[in-house]
Amino acid sequence: MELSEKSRTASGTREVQRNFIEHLNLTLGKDVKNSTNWDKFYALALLVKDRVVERWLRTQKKYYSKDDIKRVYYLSMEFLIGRLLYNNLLNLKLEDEVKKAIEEIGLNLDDLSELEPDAGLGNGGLGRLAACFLDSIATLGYPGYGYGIRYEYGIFKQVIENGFQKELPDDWLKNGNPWEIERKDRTVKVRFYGRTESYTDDNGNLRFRWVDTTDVLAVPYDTPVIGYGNNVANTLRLWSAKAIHEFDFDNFQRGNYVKSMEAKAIAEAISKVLYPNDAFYAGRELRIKQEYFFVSASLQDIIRRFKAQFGNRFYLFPQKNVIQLNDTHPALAIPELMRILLDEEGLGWEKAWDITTKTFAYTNHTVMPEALEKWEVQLFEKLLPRHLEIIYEINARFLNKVSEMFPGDLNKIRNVSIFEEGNIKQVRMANLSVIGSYSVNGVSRLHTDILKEKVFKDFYEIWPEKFNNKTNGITQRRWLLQCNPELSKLITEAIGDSWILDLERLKDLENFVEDKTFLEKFYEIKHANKKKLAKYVEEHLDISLDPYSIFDVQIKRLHEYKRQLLNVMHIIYLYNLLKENPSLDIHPRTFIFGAKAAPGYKMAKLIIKLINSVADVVNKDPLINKKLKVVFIPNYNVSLAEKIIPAANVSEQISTAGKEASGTGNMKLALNGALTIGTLDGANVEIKERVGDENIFIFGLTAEQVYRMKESQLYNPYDIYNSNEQIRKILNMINEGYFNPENPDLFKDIFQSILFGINGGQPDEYMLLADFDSYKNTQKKIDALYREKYEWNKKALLNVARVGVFSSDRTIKEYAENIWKTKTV
Ligand code: DL6
Repeated sequence: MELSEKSRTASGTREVQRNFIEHLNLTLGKDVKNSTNWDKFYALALLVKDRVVERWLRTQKKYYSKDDIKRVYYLSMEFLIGRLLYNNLLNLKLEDEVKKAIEEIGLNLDDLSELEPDAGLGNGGLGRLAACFLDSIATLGYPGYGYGIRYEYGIFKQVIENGFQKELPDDWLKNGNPWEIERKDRTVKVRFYGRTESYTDDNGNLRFRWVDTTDVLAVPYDTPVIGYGNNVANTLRLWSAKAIHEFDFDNFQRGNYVKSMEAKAIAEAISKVLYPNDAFYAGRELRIKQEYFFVSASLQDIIRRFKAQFGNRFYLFPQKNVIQLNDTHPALAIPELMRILLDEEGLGWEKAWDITTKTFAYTNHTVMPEALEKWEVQLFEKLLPRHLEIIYEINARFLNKVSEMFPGDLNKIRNVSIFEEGNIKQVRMANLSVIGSYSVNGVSRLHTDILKEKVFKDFYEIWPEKFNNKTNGITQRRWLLQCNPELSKLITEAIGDSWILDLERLKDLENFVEDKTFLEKFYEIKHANKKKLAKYVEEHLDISLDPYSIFDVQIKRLHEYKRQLLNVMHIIYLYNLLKENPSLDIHPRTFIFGAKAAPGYKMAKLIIKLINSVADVVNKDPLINKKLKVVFIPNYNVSLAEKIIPAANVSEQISTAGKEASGTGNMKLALNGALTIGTLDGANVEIKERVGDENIFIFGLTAEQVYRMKESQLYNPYDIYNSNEQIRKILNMINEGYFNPENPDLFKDIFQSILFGINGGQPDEYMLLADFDSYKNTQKKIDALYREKYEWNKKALLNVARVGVFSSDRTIKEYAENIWKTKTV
């Protein structure tokens, strides 16, 4: 039986109202009078979900009815989804209808939407990219599935106490999650530990099996991912860990109640919490357990789905499936697929390897050495003994081929081996990923070049054809249509709404760059967005902002390579200028920061404290605070980004060249009419090409220059400190406690790390002093240009008009056409 017209998914104001009341009454057991705002949000989300699920069932049925489709599986430890209410309403094109319906019964959509917790199942760029990709895959109509972990606690909640970051748990599920559907029937078992043994099968072949394992259940929760206006709904399947037994019965019967529950707690810890490290890998046993847990569950699911359609015809597997590895975190999928094909499906090595290497594709997201995953062989041996054997075999066969290709080149062998020898022998997940995949891609042109020329140079010589670039993108549905409704309206009135599905159509806005009325409206919208953000800051932080000041924004994870410290040094520089000459003519500026630091990353946390200390001094000084304000907005997350980005005038993209793989905030900010000040790093390079040199502020060393200076060991920050008075003054102020007189030694480590290096690091590892003058001079140009309102707005509009290529729709089409070889259904 099909859902009827009168079902809970019919359209029309009355129907929506009826469904809302039905959910409030019948699903939640509340009447309108005694329901809380949360109940109302929940009922609203459920009525939207009804409409999502209807499309989901239809889409999935269609996929199952077809034999000639190739499914895309996106395996990612992180999906930084954010809120879904508005997103789903927009993609269903139901926003107006639902808004009207609930307004008639006295409710406000914005207010209810603010109650939704962010689904913060990711750290930053990598996780948000995965979320944008899901949106584009569904919107373009590709048969795609996201697989990940349903963390009970997402990225920690950041609070600032006395200027310091404190982390609180993010219990986003505590009141329930209206969007997910538990699929107990698809629960699978995941195994750990144990040992391997060999045996001879019925055909006399030597085989291996993994026995005496400790097992955990993986329970899937599905969140439908709805495409924009096309009735497609794909699946994001997140796994939750569940113990096989509630109690250990022996202990329970002996009265050891606590002990009897230990195993359960250990098992369920696997999906408890997201590791909060961005671009840093800590080597913890629980983390590798998480990785294997979701990879194994996902592969079992993928194979079950394949077998339901194609039985044991595994030679068809790569034609029907592609598995994209979002960084190396899911790389265990490679030996796991091998294990399943060899040990469970009885295939021979050659066949299994052929299938495996035609199925996987790997995306690299970082060149930072500390972010490259390596696992101790000993840990592997204990946790995944069969996988270690398989990896040894993969490596041995591969190295044989390399020796044939490059006889006697021991250096090459050492570099490409999956194993890193040394005191502690380790498994290099990046090498495993490259060897086991048919495609390896970077996420911006510069980044891909660095992969080919440096990080994976030896692999590139072996397999040049494997390497390709897929410059990142962002979904305009969330990062313009949803977060900036007024600008979206203006654009649509001017050029029509085709940009929602084809962002390059924004080019038509170029016709308006000379149109003063249009530019005035464009300016007014930015101004209104700034006022809105100022209101938020006033309400939450009790800091008043001048919406006529330049809103200069740096929002991203806190990491030394992203150089928030360079931004702070410039603020101190301006502060010093104003102290010397309070009537100095600078345009008022508000520096806005949003950044979480990994809880164990001391220097990053110290920089947060420094930002807040500088903010205190600057904001309280009546001689300064009319011209400068500094705000650190706590708990930067997707929802805050949606508020900050539409209000930005300046986008800070100032990483040390060669370090930021791509960046995606740079794209979001430019799309919303902010001008970029940035280095030639990551996707900034391509943004510059698109918007034109005159519409972006580029400064600093190039990646090549950074590289050469490091190689030649010619860089000496101490010389700069000695010769540059302004820099010396800034660093001395930091060092001597100017911004923190009650504890003057607090920031000494920052000074030390720049001039001398700390904890074994190089002095000024991220070349702040090398780039400072160039940065400061470029900032001065921004100051000058902003005063020319017309010129500024023209450039800002040209940015909007020219960044259409950075839509994740374009990125996904490139993946689909060049890597996945899949078609829309
Ligand atoms: O590709 C998405 C995003 C890039 O835009 C950032 O430049 C990059 O830093 C980030 N990488 C990570 C690193 N995690 N690991 N591994 O988040 O990816």
